Amino acid sequence: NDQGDGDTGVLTKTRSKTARPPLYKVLLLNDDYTPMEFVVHVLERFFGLSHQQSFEIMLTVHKKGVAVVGVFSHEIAETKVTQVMDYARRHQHPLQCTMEKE
Ligand code: NFA
Repeated sequence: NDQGDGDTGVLTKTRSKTARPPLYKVLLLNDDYTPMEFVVHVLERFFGLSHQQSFEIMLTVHKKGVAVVGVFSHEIAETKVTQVMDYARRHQHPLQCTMEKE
């Protein structure tokens, strides 16, 4: 696992296994003002979820305060968060969407 670097005596760590990139949970947060139907629409539109799945996740957020909408690579998660936040702002709803490392 430790590889010499020629004659310098410097040891370089190598890995025999391939590391998987970290995954990120995209979270949706409850608030008192965003209409339930808007949240359902957002989940269908940006996460490709069925109406039934979207309704269930919306209700979980409404009741528990937060739910995981999906798990993605860093770039895809960032894109989802930006899309949801921009869309909510455009429609003047305070809906919040965030991401966190799994
Ligand atoms: N709590 C909101 C309402 O009662 C609905 C909501 C659900 C908002 C999920 C944000 C996220 N209108």
